[in-house]
Amino acid sequence: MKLSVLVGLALTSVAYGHTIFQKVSVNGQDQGQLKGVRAPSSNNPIQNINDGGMACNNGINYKDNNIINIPAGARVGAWWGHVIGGPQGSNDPDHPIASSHKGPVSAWLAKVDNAASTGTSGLRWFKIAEDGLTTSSGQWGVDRMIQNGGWQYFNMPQCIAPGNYLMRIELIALHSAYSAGGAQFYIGCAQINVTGGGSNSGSNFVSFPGAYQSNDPGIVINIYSGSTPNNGGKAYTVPGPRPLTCSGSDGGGGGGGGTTTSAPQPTGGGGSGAPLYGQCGGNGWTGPTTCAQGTCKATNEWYSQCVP
Ligand SMILES: [Cu+2]
Repeated sequence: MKLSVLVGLALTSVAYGHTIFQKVSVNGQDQGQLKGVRAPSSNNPIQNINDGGMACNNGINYKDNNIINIPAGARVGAWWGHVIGGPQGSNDPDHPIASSHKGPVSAWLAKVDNAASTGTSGLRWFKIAEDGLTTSSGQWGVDRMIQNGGWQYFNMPQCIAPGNYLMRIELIALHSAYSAGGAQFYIGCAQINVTGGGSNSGSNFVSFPGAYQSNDPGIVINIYSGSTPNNGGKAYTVPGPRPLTCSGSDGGGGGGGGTTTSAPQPTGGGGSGAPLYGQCGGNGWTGPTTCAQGTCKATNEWYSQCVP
């Protein structure tokens, strides 16, 4: 009885809990609303994995010519809001996204000649970060994004070669993913220029559309155990390849980019500890807890950062 009421409520609220990626931060600095991003005005998800919009979404109403500089190794934030601008009305419970929309978040790059003018078809994408399910707590990447006020955080790998890229930000909502076509893909792209860094222009390339299979166990999945959306306490594999990790010889280590899966290597020359703006703590963090430069300051329970 009670369960059917809950399920009914969940289903009716689904259509209104959507989200849009609409700005970027670099080492804690907000780059500005709709600056250097390609955003739609509609917050509707894509549900057909063969849709051309799987690259950078459809109906792009907001696009400028800004290209955001991101130093390799930087802490990057991608901000999600329920509608363009953020909340819809006051006390919007579905901002940045309805809490029912559990699932993974990820970040991808594709090398381009000019990030402001490039098209989005035919690009070779590689994943730089993903945040799926923490089985011990039942927390999803989406939950951490909501706790961070809409910010999805990840590291730009230290070894990424300088130059222009499109940066693809993806959130998959799995609340209705128990049947094929039920998963909701929220996607947006940013126009970036990576500075510094190494010589790695990616590996394990995929295309969008094309990267995902309709029967991928990370896409067709019942995440509920009873009414608890914890995947029954089982591990969850984020769709697509694993994120790029920097080898020890290529860029000096400094974070493979995975928020939950990869810990930075100690830097070769600078002693131990996380680099400036690197992560130095937070729930689930297994990397360094001291700073090679700066001091370790907690941003929230999930993330501490070395700051000057
Ligand atoms: Cu929704």
